Amino acid sequence: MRIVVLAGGIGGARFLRGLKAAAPEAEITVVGNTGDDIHLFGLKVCPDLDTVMYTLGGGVHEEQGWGRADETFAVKEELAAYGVGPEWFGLGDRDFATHIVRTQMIGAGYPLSAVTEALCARWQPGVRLLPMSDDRVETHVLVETDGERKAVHFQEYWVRLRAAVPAHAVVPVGAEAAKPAPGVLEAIAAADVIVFPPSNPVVSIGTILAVPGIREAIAEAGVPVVGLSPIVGDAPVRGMADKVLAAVGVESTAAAVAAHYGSGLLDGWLVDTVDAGAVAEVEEAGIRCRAVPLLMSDLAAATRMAREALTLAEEVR
Ligand code: GDP
Ligand code: FO1
Ligand code: CA
Repeated sequence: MRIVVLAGGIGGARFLRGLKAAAPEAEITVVGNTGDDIHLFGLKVCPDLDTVMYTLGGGVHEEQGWGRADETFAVKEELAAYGVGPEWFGLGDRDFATHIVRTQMIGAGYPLSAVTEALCARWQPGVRLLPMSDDRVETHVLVETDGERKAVHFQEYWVRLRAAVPAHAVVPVGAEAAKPAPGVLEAIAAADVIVFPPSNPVVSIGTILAVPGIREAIAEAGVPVVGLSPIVGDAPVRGMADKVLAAVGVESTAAAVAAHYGSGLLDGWLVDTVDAGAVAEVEEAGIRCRAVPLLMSDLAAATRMAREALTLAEEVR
């Protein structure tokens, strides 16, 4: 079975660990969000690709969900001693090596997709990890501070401002001119199932869908497209997805997120058991819906969620 998953960082990566366990024989292709990417200290950092790679490769800081386990911060401290920032973004020493290798390869002319493959040769994530595009796409958020509106990089909004200022728009800058990375459209066309894991619907999956050709390829693949809600009990399980959903005019409910993707894209949707009351509304919108436990408290729970997603895919096939 060939499965394509559109993934952000933590939500996508933890679900993928479960999917690998639920379908050990499947060939899994992950289309990763690169809208969160940021250039710092001359280095290209790809937080969501790295979160998937480290999580599936066994190198992630488990509690934090991103970055490396057993990390140290000597380089960050030395940079701060020079007064060189930003200090609000914590790159660890081990993580720095990844960004150095990536930046060096890009400088030598390799596209991001080839660089990601090279990094994965070390981590062996057990999936084919593709960036959504080799072209630069950078999510910016139109925020309001002191009555002034300005666009800031997504990481500045998310990490420095903690999404605590009003956001009026989310713009994947460069997306309209970006091309899907090599292999992305081919994997979608060859898929037996396409899964939207419980990743951020706006700044993770929404950004991937903003690359021209990807949304169309999914709609035309003619195979089940099933998703899992990142919203449980009308709030994100972690993070501030409610803030970016509000910025694009979507309520923070499992049903509203399903409607945001729409029946033109989604065939099936899983909501948590606490949101069982939303099942009828989602089905009325033309999307098959089931209520099952959606908290990835451990690998076993994530595996059960992945099994439910594959079962739902068979139901809508
Ligand atoms: P990020 O790039 O690190 O923010 O990660 P993703 O975009 O892949 O996923 C973020 C989303 O995952 C958040 O909106 C969370 O609500 C959701 N999430 C995290 N853990 C869980 C969980 O255990 N269950 C569900 N249903 N959603 C989760
Ligand atoms: N998230 C934070 O909240 N603070 C950080 O200092 C931070 C550093 C960081 C470094 C590398 C990396 O791959 C991810 C990092 N993240 C950090 C997580 C990341 O910025 C966000 O959680 C996601 O991009 C949000 O989708
Ligand atoms: Ca992300």
